[in-house]
Amino acid sequence: MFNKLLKRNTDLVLESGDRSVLISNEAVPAHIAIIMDGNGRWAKKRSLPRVAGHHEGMKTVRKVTKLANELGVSVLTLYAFSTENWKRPKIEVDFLMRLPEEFLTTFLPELIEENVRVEMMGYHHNLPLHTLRAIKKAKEATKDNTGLVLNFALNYGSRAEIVDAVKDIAAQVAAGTLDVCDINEDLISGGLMTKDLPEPDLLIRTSGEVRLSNFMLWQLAYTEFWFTETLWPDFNEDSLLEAIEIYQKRNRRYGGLKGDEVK
Ligand code: V07
Repeated sequence: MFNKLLKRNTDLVLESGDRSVLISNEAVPAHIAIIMDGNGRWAKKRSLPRVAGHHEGMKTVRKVTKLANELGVSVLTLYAFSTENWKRPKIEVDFLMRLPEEFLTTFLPELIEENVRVEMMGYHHNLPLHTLRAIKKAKEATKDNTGLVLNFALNYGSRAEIVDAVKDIAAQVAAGTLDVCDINEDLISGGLMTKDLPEPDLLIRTSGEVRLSNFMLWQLAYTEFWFTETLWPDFNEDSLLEAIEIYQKRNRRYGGLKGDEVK
């Protein structure tokens, strides 16, 4: 019977057992966004350098990607590097900028095998060529995949993104190709880096920080938030299942209401 329920979202039989099965039988969030925080603290607790925490955090990215894909999540957006992160010590920034290559060298074959599509949102300027090349290769190799969209936010900042969208609209008005009366929410949404993605249904932030830190400010207007004390390197399959279960419980509470009333 469980296998039958599972068919609704995936035709894989999940090893994580009943919990995943029950989750799959309800609305799984189509888009999950995660602020992956606590890598430095994880390392400090073990008297390791901060970069050891970042490196360990990559393993969590892999675990969470695999499970999200199996559960039938459509988009997983991961905040890997913000426009503010350039203020960190150069040695740490240089290390971080090697992680996309290392991640993709190790896991690209697996992502291809699992039908995952790699995407990136963020500013290309300032990013080293070696980082951009690795990402370009992964995007090309997975562009026809139809499973989970694994969207890395890299050199991303939400206010800058909104400013750019507004500038573009202002330029159209100045050129006389757009009437001020025709400026609406859809026009702004269409000018953001997420224009081809659904808005996140669930935002997760790890490590006990309860802030948005300039992440998807416009897109998170109606998103459910879940914060956990767990540090990102300690976050695992059970943590993701817990977040989704809580999301589903909240959704169930709104069961009798129409979408508009929830908003
Ligand atoms: C980074 C590991 C995860 C915890 C958060 C900070 C450190 C994966 C990537 C990545 C990015 C783009 C891409 C493929 C992989 C990554 C950075 C940091 C900068 F196409 N993890 N990870 N990028 N961390």
